[in-house]
Amino acid sequence: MTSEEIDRFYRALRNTNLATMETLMKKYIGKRVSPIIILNEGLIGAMGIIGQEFKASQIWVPEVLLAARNMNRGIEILKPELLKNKVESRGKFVIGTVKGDIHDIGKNLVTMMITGAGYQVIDLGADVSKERFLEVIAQENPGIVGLSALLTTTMLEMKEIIKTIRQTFSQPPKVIIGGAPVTQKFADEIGADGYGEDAIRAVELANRLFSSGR
Ligand code: B1M
Repeated sequence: MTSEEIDRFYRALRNTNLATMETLMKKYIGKRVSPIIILNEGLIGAMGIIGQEFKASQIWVPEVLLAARNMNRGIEILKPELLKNKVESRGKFVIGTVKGDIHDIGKNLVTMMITGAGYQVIDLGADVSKERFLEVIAQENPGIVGLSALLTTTMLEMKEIIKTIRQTFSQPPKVIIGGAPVTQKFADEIGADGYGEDAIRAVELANRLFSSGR
């Protein structure tokens, strides 16, 4: 997408009128632009600008909340396009944003793409405690657990969750992690089974881990 096009998405994220985002999404879907391009370059690209402005104190939490609301609406409209090639049941996948962290847009995208790839996803939401992960793993016996974190403070919680899962279960699920501050290096350091840079790579990773067995 050109910078003018990304700017259109940016303006839709900043607009208090939800209809601006709805119209823009329908226009791009109607033009048959790839839903992955609309997502990665349009929506996520524009949200990146919001993040930079927030960091530079040019905008504040209310504007970021507005952008999050508009982004969620955009994703909702895009969802049927992203899920067009849905395949059926591959295994169970438990996901959540870790404790202390309420960022859930990226986690919701991963949930959507993993669902679309045919997994039965159990989404625990955001601000999920270690105990809650353990409880659901015991109940559901998933093949993979996905942890999301957007804060440099909360990403440290991932290490503790992975350690406790491995101490608690004799056949532990694979654990994959992701989120803006997370890197492959960090994933290696804390012993995660994988790192997904974005939602698409999270699906590729899940497929690889499932086919390699538990
Ligand atoms: Co906050 N926030 N925020 N925020 N926020 C960031 C993360 C920040 C980088 C902004 C900045 O300063 N530039 C900064 C963190 C700094 C740091 O830790 N180093 C920050 C801060 C500081 C805060 C607060 C502390 C602000 C305050 O209160 N003073 C506060 C914390 C609240 C808390 O959680 N306890 C806060 C609050 C909020 C809002 C509530 C206003 C809102 C969240 C709304 C919501 O999620 N429902 C918000 C938002 C929207 C952002 C930014 C602007 C955008 C995040 C986002 O949704 N991106 C963000 C800046 C940024 O990231 N550039 C920022 C779009 C989304 C699609 O990307 O989540 O990265 P992302 O997900 C990607 C990949 O990371 C990956 O796939 C996704 C799709 O490609 N991925 C996975 C994610 N999870 C994965 C899991 C996987 C695999 C891949 O496997 C399991």
